[in-house]
Amino acid sequence: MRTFRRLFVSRYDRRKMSREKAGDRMLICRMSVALAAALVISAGTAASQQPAASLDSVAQAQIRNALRGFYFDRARGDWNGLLDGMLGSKVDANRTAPFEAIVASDSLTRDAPASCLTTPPIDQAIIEIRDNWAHISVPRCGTAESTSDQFRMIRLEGKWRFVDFRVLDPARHPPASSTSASVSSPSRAQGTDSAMAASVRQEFLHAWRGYKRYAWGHDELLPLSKSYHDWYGRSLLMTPVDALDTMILMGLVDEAREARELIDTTLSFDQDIYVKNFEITIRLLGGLLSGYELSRDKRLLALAEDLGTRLLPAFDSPTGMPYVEVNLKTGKVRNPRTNPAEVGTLLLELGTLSRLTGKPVFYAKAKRAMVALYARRSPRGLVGSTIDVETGAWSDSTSHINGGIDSYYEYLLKAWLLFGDEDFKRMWESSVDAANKYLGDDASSGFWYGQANMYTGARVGHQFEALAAFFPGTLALSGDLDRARRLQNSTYEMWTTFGVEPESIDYRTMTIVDDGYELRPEIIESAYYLYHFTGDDRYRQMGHTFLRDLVACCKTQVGFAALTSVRTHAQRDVMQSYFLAETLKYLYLLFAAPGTVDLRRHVFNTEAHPL
Ligand code: DMJ
Repeated sequence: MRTFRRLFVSRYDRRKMSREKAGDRMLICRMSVALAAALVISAGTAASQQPAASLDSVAQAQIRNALRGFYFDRARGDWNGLLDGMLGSKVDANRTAPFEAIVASDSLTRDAPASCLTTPPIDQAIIEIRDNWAHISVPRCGTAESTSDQFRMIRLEGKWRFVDFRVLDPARHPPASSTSASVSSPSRAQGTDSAMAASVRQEFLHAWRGYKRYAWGHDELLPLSKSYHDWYGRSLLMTPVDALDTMILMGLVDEAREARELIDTTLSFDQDIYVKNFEITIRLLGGLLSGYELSRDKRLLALAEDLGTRLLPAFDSPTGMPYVEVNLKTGKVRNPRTNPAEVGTLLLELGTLSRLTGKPVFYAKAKRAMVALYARRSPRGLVGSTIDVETGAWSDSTSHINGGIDSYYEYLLKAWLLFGDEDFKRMWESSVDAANKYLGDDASSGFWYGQANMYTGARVGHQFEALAAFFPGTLALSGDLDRARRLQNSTYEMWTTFGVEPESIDYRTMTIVDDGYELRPEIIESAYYLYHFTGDDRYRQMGHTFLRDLVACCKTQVGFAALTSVRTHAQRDVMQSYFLAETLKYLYLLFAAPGTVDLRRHVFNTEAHPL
């Protein structure tokens, strides 16, 4: 990466001098060939890269026109016009359709440095192009030369659309790729399954339209009674915030704009309610941050900072581990009995908030909590199920990867990948080694993870939950494809044996312990990672099964419902926000263009918000 930075800057320097003759007032930023960047930004192999010249003329025209939407927005003082285009809102009154050419008005460009107002040749802007997606690098004028804007576009239904945007300032944002490359294999995903991606998108629209019609402005849709539910008696817009980035990734421009406007105008955290720190962090803070990173809508970041600040008192315990609940208005806390997942699944969100606001306190508090928990692991390297944040004492010493511990493992790995913090590398490696040694179980029904006593390592249970089906994905991301594949084979059995996966089974006897299905995403998430890293079509085939069964068993007239029982397929009047944030997002990404989210540059939080 350092080599890339040197190359990138020096090429840009040379080009800069010859381009000082400003062009027309229509466009904004200077473009750079930046071929060196392509080598780094690429999610795939060099062999699959094609020169920009191979773009057909229609595609070239579409991309060129889309780039014309990128203008200086003086009101916001930012180069955000393109992102407005991406989300469908617009500043330019002459614009008639998303991604068509925009002639920025004088008022928009008046303050832009003259050197920025040039029309770039399209083949200088595109640095990597494949069948259905492209990476574009745009060095920022008027800022540090090493700062560039990175865009990703996909071709959807014949049109090029922006799906992703991020400011790359190597000084401020060390790329995740510099660390993730050292553990993850490159992507082997092949092409797009447009028909399946479109089907998933349709199902998403079905659920979203149900929410809009019957639950607009509330937390969640009740998909059977056609009503709504607010978690705390008043709304925190759980579904719109959780679902926003899925809409952006799916190219649902109008829906994303509606959701964003609702959030911008009505969401307030100044409420006298006790909230669950963990749930609010992963769903709302995560959703606001990824929404901001994909849209550059500053209101979303302001909301995220306000929320993060209101959650901070949760960490004021004698150990630094957070209380379960915190009052958003008063900062009072309650419930010191917690678990590793609730302590250790906060850092990706709070760390990202630190990065975006420049305030280290969020990262520091969340890291301290994780380290405090890790420090209380047993000599065998295992953590238990229940811990008191005031005394630091374990009250349940059962170790497992099921709900309550699950995402603690996930965040040990991902904190290392996202922030490059080597402390987490060591913590992840020692923790996963212990989990593999004491919890991993080669049973006659397949490879699973069961329960063990954290002090003795002795096996104490054989239950595997639907929640634990995230682990193949985490193992694959860590580079352990062997265990990842074997565990995914087992969890797929768990799904197909019962038609839909039950909440929990005894894997020795393959019998149901809890027969509900909560519209959970984890098994689909793992299929997505495994397809990404292996390119094995088996995982897309699994995706066909998941979609078929979801539609057959869970679809209602206005949305999708959890199941009371996978035996009877009786539906329950619940559609959790994660169904739109995670379940349908991972299912879509499994079939979408491989570069839709670049796993070398982004890390998903546990609610599937890309950070
Ligand atoms: C989501 O809120 C998150 O994935 C969390 O880590 C676990 N539970 C749900 C989905 O099942």
